[in-house]
Amino acid sequence: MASSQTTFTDEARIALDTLSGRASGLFSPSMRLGVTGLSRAGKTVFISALVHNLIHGGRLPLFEAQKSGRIARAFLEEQPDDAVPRFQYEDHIAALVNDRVWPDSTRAISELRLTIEYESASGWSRMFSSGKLSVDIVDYPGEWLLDLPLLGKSFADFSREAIEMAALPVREDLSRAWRAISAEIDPNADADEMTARRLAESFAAYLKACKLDERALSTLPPGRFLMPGDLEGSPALTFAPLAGLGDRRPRSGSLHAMMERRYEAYKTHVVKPFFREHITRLDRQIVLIDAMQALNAGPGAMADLERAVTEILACFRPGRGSFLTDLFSRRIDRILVAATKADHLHHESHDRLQAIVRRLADRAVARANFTGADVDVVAMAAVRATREGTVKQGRETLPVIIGTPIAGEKINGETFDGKTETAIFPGDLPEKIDAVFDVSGPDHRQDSADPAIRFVRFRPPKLERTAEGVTLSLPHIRLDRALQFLIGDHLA
Ligand SMILES: Nc1nc2c(ncn2[C@@H]2O[C@H](COP(=O)(O)OP(=O)(O)OP(=O)(O)O)[C@@H](O)[C@H]2O)c(=O)[nH]1
Ligand SMILES: [Mg+2]
Repeated sequence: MASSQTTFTDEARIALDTLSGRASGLFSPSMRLGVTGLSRAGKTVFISALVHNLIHGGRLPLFEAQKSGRIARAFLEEQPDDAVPRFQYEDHIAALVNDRVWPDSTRAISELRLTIEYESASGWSRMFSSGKLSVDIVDYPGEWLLDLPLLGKSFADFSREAIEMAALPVREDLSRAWRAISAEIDPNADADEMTARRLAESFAAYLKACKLDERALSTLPPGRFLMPGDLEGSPALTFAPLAGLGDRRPRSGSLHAMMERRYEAYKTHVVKPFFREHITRLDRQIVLIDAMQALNAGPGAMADLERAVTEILACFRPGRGSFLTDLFSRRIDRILVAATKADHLHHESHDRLQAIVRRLADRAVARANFTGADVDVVAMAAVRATREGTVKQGRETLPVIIGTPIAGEKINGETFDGKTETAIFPGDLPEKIDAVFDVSGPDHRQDSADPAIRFVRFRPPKLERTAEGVTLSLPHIRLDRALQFLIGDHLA
């Protein structure tokens, strides 16, 4: 009864949102752009770089409206949702441009509205169109995204999957302590707060270990266990999957019943509002994928990444018959899957990176039973932290990337000081894409001590200044292609 009531209110609210959205859309066309990505994928950097390049007239030759000089002005406006904090654009840019440090991991949700005034390309529509488009963008901690697939899962499903995943070779050692505690517990025993806490804490410790681990695992839900936001310590977070549940309904008063109730509360009070307020209203979407980390870590991590992307995509544009479909007020009609941080590779490898992500996206789209939308793929860097060069080694000339590695980063035993510019030969991505995904085959990396690509994090670039002392906009790789696909047609 309680759950059908929630559904009804959700739907009523969404219908209202849609109506008011349409009404206001008549006066100033707006679109909501979803920037999706697991934690550290590059969402905050992408949003900052996109806005900076548009406001400062950055070099965007593949973004047609800009190239043909039709953009009169782009600026930040007051955002539409009063209850959501504003995206700290100025702070992020100050960090990137002045201090040359990357923004901190995002801990809570925020939003911005970017308005673009433009001239229409055709004389005919120039007479009628307002020539103004508002793009609303929301930023949030990537971990929260992991929760969306929970909406379609019962406590028994969640428990079964969590236990299966924990036993996989890539996770087996990290999950050992939790599995040991979990094995001793009888779900049918009387509910006990201390047991619940012990289980929840050791489960959360396992998830955190996955996140910290250098194998670059895509981690598991619940996302708030990793990034609790304002829910730190609340009972909605004091639950964990249980082993050996079978098909039985939980006995009232049992640990099983208690955990199931808290799991359902987490979905109702945490996951569903986030989904309803931020995901169901999107028009377009960019999915940022940090494939570099996973590639470096091997096929196990790639499989993990692919699984996470598949589950998430299934939530964004569910096919017919999914209970999620009814919650959507709009249809996402374009999705761009973007491999981020391409500036870690020489441009000769960009096409390979793009091909790898295309394979991942194609399989994820097929498996997610995803319908209708246009899907495109790009290898990009929202902020280009390196430039390219060549280094002579004996008779060979090697393509290198040049940048300032972050203090403390290491390659071949050398530790960087965060000040010195260094040339790095990043290595090549494997030519055969299959090898990257083949968990059963031989590891495509020569051996783990010498990974195929050498990966260090660089500081943001030093911006050049014009003769008049004006700093130029942030350099990027193919950010303009992303923009063209995501909003270009709205500025035609
Ligand atoms: N070189 C380079 N590094 C990048 C780029 N984008 C992101 N990074 C790196 O990736 C890290 C994470 O980027 P964020 O934008 O903070 O990631 P996020 O998706 O917002 O992460 P959460 O807020 O934790 O969900 C940064 O601190 C940088 O080290 C890029 O375009 N180029
Ligand atoms: Mg962020």
